[in-house]
Amino acid sequence: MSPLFPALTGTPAERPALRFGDRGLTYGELGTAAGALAERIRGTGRIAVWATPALETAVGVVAALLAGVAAVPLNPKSGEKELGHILSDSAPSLVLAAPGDELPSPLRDLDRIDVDVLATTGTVPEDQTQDDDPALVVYTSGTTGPPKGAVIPRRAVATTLDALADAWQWTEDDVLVHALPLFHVHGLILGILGPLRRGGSVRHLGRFDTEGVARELSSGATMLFGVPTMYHRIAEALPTDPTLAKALAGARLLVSGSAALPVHDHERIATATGRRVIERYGMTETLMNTSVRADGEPRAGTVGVPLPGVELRLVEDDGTPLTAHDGESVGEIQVRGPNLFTEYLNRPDATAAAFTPDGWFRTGDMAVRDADGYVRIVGRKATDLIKSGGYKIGAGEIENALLEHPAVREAAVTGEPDPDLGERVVAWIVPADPQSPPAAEELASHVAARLAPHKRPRTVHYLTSLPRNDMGKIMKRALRAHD
Ligand code: MCA
Ligand code: AMP
Repeated sequence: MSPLFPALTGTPAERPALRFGDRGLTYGELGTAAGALAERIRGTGRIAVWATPALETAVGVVAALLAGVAAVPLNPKSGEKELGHILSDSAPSLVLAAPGDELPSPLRDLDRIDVDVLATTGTVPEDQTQDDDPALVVYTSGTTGPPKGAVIPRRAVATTLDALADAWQWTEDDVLVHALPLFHVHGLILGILGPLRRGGSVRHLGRFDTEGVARELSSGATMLFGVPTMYHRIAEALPTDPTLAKALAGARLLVSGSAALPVHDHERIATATGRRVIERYGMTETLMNTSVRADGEPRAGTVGVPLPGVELRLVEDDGTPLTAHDGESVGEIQVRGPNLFTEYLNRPDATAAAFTPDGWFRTGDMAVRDADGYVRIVGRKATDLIKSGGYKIGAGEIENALLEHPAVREAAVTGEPDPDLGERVVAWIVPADPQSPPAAEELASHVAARLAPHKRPRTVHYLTSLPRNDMGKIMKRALRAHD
């Protein structure tokens, strides 16, 4: 196919491409470093990338894409169980990491290449890939069981980024700032590969804080990407931070995604800055589906209209498509288009279940459509999926982890509303010994160490039994009555 990053050869070499803190690379330097690494890894199987928020991750992923090798970005805070699962499922041939990064035990058995961002000998290879070749395998939680690896083809990356360029008038003149993790679609594909495909640049903050956002937007950055938790923290800071308000007011585009941005935060930001945040809606499996357009009406509470090339419909429970765009009829969002993933790795059952016979992907998100086509997400089919800080977390995987703790006899996990995180992971447990229940911090650390810190329960409730129906199934709605 045509190259994913034409700017690596077609842009003046001295133009800035990437910046992480005080380290950065121009297009010329990126082409050389990624080209050198691509030469070393060409022809290997899938490769894992230790996806710290650092220059090496960006160079490693670009190199994999140049070499036509699928990259599997790993959350560097993954616990042993999660990491073990991802490694055995994706079977990478080697791992890319930054020099000096210490890798946990399951990764030490793999061949390792340290990413040299200052390599001076490489050249950008000619693209010999096909549209359907896998670009990335990104792990995403389901309601039960361990995370599934969504295989994302090169075509999906190219088309989604070009559709966003159209919707957002995103050009090589844009300078993006963000602090998103680099092991998910939002931070990696949109936040790193997006600017590189355009020939523009990105400045990554390493970790999110409002000072960093204000600093970068006041010194040349034009766009901000974030999850709602980040915009919530911005909204909280604005009344006492005129520098931040001025910086946001000067931005070309403020984009939120990965979860719903509450209307209250939309309004607070608009009041303090005169700028409206626009929302886009996507999923690991589909990349981006809809967005409020830069030239459209930025209506709070909606995720805008389908992106070019994306077919979107709402269907009733029995699969009948809804024809009314009345802002009231609720249906499941189904999508079709070149933006879709190919399959869940090693999971033909899950892949088959995710699609209708005629190729529509079932998102599980419930929505209405306004008369002018704007989509409003109103909920989710599965109550066992939790969105916390923009991370998708399956209740089942946390329940399993909790049940592996010797002091837990029964466990249920729910997502409860949280002003900062959107939803908070809440555990409801029946201790093995009611006289000495495990401490909440102990259970949080247990889950953080096995899965990932963002999956840890933030609140733990102790019960003598879990409410169950006649079939023995836990009635999660009844749990809240115990709160
Ligand atoms: C706390 N920590 C712990 C424990 N407690 N570590 C181990 N054991 C414990 N018991 C540590 C954490 O590791 C972390 O370390 C620090 O404490 C704070 O963690 P946490 O409380 O989880 O962070 P936060 O401040 O609440 O984070 C908020 C956040 C984050 C920055 C907004 O949630 C975030 O980055 N979200 C982005 C999610 C995202 O990108 N989603 C995209 C997927 P340390 O201090 O070292 O960090 S969705 C997607 O891709 C689709 C396609 C889409 O539509 O976008
Ligand atoms: P993930 O599977 O982690 O990629 O998360 C995808 C899910 O995030 C979607 O299925 C939606 O439920 C949710 N999501 C993403 N963007 C938005 C948005 N702008 N508004 C509401 N929900 C969103």
